[in-house]
Amino acid sequence: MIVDLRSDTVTIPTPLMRQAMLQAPVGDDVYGEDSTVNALQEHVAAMLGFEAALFTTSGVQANQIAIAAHTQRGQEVICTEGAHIYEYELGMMAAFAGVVPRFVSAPKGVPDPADIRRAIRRSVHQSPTGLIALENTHNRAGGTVQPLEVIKNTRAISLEEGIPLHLDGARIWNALATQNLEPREVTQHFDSAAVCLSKGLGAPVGSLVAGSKAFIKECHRYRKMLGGGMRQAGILAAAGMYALENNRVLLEKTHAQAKHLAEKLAEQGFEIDLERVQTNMVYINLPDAPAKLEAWANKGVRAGMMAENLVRLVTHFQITDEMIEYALEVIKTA
Ligand code: TLP
Repeated sequence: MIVDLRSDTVTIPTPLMRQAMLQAPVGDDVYGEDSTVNALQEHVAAMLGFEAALFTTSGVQANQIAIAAHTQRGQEVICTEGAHIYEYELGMMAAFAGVVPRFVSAPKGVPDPADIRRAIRRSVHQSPTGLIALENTHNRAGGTVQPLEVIKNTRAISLEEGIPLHLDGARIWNALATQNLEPREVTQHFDSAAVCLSKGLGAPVGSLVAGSKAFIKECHRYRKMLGGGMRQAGILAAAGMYALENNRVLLEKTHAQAKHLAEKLAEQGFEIDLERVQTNMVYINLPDAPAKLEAWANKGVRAGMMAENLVRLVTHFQITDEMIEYALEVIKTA
């Protein structure tokens, strides 16, 4: 049995999703003529409560064009320690937008808004703050959910200081499933949001960045610079639309599976902070991780390495309860 728990990006498009892709009307999206892409962009913009949205090839592309569109070269971006926009986006904020990160501590992925206020630069000797970014769910912290109160308090600071606020909402769907909130109840507090269709929801490709009309116009230019101008992209947008409409309801079960996996592994003595297991991820501090991962992989259980001796298991809708039990058995015995 193969149990791929490296990420929720490893899902294979289902026959019904492929059917939707097959039937999608398409056109050249660089000319704005792909009606399926246009429909997805309008749907997501409305869903998140923004004027407009733009389909992108990936979450990294959505985040990085948003950063470029919000900032000027030489500015700082305030983000949480371990934020994906820096930790896993290959220095692109510096390479592309010409900005540098400034981290605030974020125990369990959640920052103290007072620290964000303190991190804002005010001196003529320092690089000005161009953007504040939050991540929800927070990947590196364990797939943790941002409390609405923290988001609202960060928004108050962003408005008072006149600094835009961006959401890396690659897994906002997981946060919403946990908090039982409508998307716009979270996204209304941001100037822009990046959301992914290829994590957890099962689309093969695709993310969107949403914001004001003027902001999305700028994003168009940056997407093209990054080679993200796609042509008959409607076949991908159709998969994304299918994923949004059909697969959000599947997330809750994946959260229960992660919780079960974490509890059982903790009982076996694995070092796991159970308070962080709020959605579909389980992070384990594991001495000698590479050797152990190899032993698991030899029995078909695949886990991800996120840093030295930091292992991640991620559940998704193509993982069955039997697979979870098999993984537990392998991890226990290997
Ligand atoms: N994260 C991937 C890896 O890059 C670590 C994963 O398997 O979790 N924001 C967040 C919070 C993410 O977790 C990811 C993907 C992205 C952005 C980037 O999305 P893609 O991979 O579509 O560029």
